[in-house]
Amino acid sequence: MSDDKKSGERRGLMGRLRNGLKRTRSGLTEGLANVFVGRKRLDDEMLEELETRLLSADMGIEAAQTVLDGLIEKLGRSELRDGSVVLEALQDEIAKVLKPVEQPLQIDLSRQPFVILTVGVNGAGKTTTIGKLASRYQQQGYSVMIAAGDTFRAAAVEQLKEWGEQINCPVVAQATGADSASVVYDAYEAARARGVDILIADTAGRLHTQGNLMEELRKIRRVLSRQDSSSPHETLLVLDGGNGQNALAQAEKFGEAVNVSGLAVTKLDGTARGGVLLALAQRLQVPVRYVGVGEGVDDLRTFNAKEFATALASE
Ligand SMILES: Nc1nc2c(ncn2[C@@H]2O[C@H](COP(=O)(O)OP(=O)(O)O)[C@@H](O)[C@H]2O)c(=O)[nH]1
Ligand SMILES: [Mg+2]
Repeated sequence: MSDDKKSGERRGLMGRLRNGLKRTRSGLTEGLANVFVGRKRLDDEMLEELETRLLSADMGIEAAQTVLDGLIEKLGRSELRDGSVVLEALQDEIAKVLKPVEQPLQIDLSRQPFVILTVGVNGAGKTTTIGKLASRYQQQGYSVMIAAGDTFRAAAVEQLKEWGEQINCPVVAQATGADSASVVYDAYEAARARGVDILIADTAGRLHTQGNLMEELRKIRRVLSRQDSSSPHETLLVLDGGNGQNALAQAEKFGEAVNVSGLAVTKLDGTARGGVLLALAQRLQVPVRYVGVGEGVDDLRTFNAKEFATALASE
């Protein structure tokens, strides 16, 4: 690919992220420049205005405080020429909070297959994220297989099969009500036999009780680890970014039950609460692998702290 085409594509993808984060961004920065007009330094009133905005983006008190402290340290004594100085500093401070969780998922090809187990509550975006991920890995040249481990709802298997057809990716499924761990086991065997690089397993987001759900997820992990003690190689928790601070509570629950190794935060396009990533970063310190900014196959981004911060806090 030519460099021109590459940078054009990059701009397109950045645009998608920027566009996706529109609602959070406008809450954070709309009219912010006016607040700074005629002031020479960061004063209490400005800090209060900023704090309100950070909290309405659902950053949570701790992360908002960290960002404000950073701003005070950076700008406190210097003279403010204009609002853009503040915006740039805000980007830097947001990126600083997010940087530790910028740890992209590395596919280890010595594991065959490399297994990604997705978990998360109903409606979080698991199935959609699996479709997007499978397509992305295929484009990168990996062979991919999907296991329809959400056997609780009839529609779940259908939805996954539709994705499989759309992106031309094999889906291993059984009837509704089948044992989820046995579906994943079958898929594992098939992937191994066919030399598939990556197996992505879907799971239920709700069973009769939460205890049942967590037990089922643990069982799937046990079955996988009997095949390859390092499997699953990634347990990806999918969280709906629109849930704001509730996403934190979900992450804590799943984290206690299964060993979550990475996060995908979805639906950032439909919410003004995109700041929740900072709360997640600061509280949980679990790597954020991907962010979802739409329903389409290309609306998934590898998480990058600086890029995210820039898309979040700019004009
Ligand atoms: N706008 C938007 N919608 C999404 C995104 N990810 C998933 N969805 C939608 O959210 C709904 C639930 O997603 P689904 O993948 O079925 O969730 P699951 O129950 O966790 O498997 C579907 O209508 C998806 O199209 C996203 O990043 N942005
Ligand atoms: Mg699903």
